[in-house]
Amino acid sequence: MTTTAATRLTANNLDPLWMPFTANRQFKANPRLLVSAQGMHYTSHDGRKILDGTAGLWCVNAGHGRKKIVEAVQAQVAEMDYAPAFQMGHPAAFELAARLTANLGHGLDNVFFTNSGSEAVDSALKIAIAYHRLRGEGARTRLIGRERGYHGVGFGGISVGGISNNRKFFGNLLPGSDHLAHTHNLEKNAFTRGEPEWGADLADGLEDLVALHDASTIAAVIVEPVACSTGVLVPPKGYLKRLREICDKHGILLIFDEVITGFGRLGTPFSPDYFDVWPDMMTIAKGLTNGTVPMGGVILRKEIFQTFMDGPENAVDLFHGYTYSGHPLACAAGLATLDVYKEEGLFERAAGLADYWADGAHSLRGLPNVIDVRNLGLIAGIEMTPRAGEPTARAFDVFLGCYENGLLVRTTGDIVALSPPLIVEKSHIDEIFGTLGDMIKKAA
Ligand code: PXG
Repeated sequence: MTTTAATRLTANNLDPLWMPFTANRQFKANPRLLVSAQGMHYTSHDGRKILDGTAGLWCVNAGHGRKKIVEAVQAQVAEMDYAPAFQMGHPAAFELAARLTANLGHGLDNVFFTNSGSEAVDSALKIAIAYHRLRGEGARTRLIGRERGYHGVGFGGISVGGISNNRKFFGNLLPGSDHLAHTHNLEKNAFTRGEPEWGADLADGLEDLVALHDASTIAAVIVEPVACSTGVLVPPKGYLKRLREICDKHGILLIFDEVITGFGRLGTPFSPDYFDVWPDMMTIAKGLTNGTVPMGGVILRKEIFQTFMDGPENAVDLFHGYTYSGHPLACAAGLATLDVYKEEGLFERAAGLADYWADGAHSLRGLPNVIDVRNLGLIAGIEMTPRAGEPTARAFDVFLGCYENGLLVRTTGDIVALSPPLIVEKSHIDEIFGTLGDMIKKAA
């Protein structure tokens, strides 16, 4: 154990920290601490190797402890720790923006940096409303999300998000937001490999919202191309294309939340490369820096950006930004991360493993209580029937069982979600589905 990890373990008072999205009392009664990480594995505080089945929280796409990224961050912090983000710049931020947009095409030529996915989402929503206002359509203020969508935890994000627990404690949220129906349907689509056949018509719900609110009041629609946090909901074939068509017809901006689906998770740089449907803006985070330094961003069409450039040259064009927008350390991490993805062909690697991954996931079909298996790229969701009167308990038992047996998985409701680093080997895939299958049987 390193000195740092050992020292931290002596500071053994868990009380002051209020942990996010955690059952704090339950956790502190039986804590699970991670103290180091390398490649596909964490090491736990009791010295066990834990196979990372979730790339941290869907973010460590190139695997842990990557030398190139570590050294880039070390060099940057030694050279310049911080530079003001407003009315000043530093080279790495411009370089990262250029690298991110270099081969994207589809007019996605500009980037705005944030520090998280939540901030990326709220930035994109604000840009959408401001864009319409600048074009003389100031009534377009409504934001449309989708049931079971997760767009982070800012007030914008939870307003368009579709998770009741994330919304109900926090008042009225943004006025005028509304939601499409989610696309999850076990009766029609259970155990589909990849994109389900049924459900493209659900995109027509946007026409209903246009009929209700009128297009002249709607600024943007935001969706996760694959809704991951609520249990891996893969879009029905043709659904995203239909959404794009309806947005075009009514002058509504389409935002893809790429916070999880970006940076190789589907075996392509971004999900539009996979689905061949291109949005007006993409929100990014997580894999952008391989989870090493917090960073997010909005990639947007040049036409939107240009709309903000029509005012006087000496006037601030967007009254929005963060102290740490384009932080030097995050940019250094981002640049090195993009290098690693490219040098090791990790997106292509993910594409090459997707079938093997799907086979592994679908091998769990037939186990007790498994009512659906869903997959796309290197993502899988395994849905189980809840125990009577005890929703989420079965999945939590599976999560704990996996952790005790050296595997990290995520759960939401009674669904297990998996998203390994893209450096995963076939032997790891066998181990992931082997351990998970055993624990599902035990939790029967
Ligand atoms: N959009 C999407 C699609 C996300 O998945 C965010 C925005 C917010 O990002 P930040 O960086 O503000 O957390 C997310 C985050 C899980 C899980 O287990 C998912 C996220 C975060 C934590 C846990 O599903 N997604």
